[in-house]
Amino acid sequence: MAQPIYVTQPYLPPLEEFTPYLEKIWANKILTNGGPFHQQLEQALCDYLGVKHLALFTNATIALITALQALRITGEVITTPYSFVATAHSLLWNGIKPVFVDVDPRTLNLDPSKIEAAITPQTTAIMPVHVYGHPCDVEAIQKIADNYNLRVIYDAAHAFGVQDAGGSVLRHGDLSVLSFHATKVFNTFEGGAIICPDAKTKMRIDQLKNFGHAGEITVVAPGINGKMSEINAAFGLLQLQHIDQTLALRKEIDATYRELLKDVKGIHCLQDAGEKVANYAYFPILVEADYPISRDELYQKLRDNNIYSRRYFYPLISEFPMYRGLPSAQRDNLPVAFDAAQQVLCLPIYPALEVAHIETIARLIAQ
Ligand code: T4K
Repeated sequence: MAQPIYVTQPYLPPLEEFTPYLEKIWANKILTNGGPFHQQLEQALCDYLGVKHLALFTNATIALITALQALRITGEVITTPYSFVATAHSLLWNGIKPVFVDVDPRTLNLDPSKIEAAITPQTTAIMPVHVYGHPCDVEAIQKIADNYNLRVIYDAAHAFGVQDAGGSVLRHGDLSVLSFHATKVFNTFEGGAIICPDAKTKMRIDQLKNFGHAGEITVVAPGINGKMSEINAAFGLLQLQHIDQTLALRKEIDATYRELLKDVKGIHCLQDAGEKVANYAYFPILVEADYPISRDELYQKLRDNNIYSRRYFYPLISEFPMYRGLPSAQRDNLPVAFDAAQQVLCLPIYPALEVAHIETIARLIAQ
């Protein structure tokens, strides 16, 4: 491959389409602090995603930290080791102890059947992740949360636009957090959002992301600066006009990979989790024991051919130094997650990826 092919490449609309937005910002001189584009994008995303209330953020990590603050979560929170490190970091930033629970081998999402055994008197919440945009077993998780009076905050960083039979997956739990990072299906360069069910919670979140301000001279909480700027919000409005087209292209790439890899022994393409509308955010394969070379050898083989797949999520969060001393981080507590982290490889998937590239990647894997 002459040009490097990365695991993802952000979608960027034609530059000239962005100019009118910039002209507006230059004319009215409102750059941030909940300006007109910020307000428009919040409404446009509520409409597009089919959710009631959404607060924009500068990124998903600050949004996760703020979500925990909004619900005044303390003590211990049950979460997954099989995610990007930001999930558990948001707990440490709030002085909360993460308690890792293993994942379901089919979806690699938090396994609800293992949650109850990890609940202690200090447990206050569950933070599951819709990994790769595949929904968690939301009903089973909610049942446990109701039984034990726990809050549920979904890290939905990968789940933009995903729907189950009842509508947006973002409606589940107490709060959900989206990421609009450059590597996500919908990007605002950097960005994120908290989805919440009622206007009162949205008001608290809006205060928390603006230093705790509840008015010009009133501060009601030790808030942070998590506001999305006007330039990011304007870009989001433009991106929304292209989102259906980019999701359709991802769907085609997903189908092409599946077709080309279906008979390759030892390669398992992760299936959906039964969602009605998928977003094809990632294309994870598992390199199993009967594949001729190891996952890392395949990763290197692709690299040698200028193809940069990624081992999301290896190492597990629980393997990093700030987590590995926790009793719940031990390998024998997380056998499924540990195996998945040894086997997974995320192949390139993004709207501009050409069929010829997919064929080359599949051929290299099949050889
Ligand atoms: N929760 C979950 C479950 C998440 O996955 C994430 C983020 C978060 C929370 C936190 O969300 P944010 O606070 O970021 O909104 C990337 C992303 O930086 C990160 O956002 C993402 N998850 C994670 C899964 O992946 P890296 O370190 O792998 O990114 P990087 O820079 O190596 O990018 C991957 C490839 O993408 C590059 O090889 C080339 C391409 N790329 C990347 C960027 C940034 C581009 O072509 N253009 C770009 O601007 O973490």
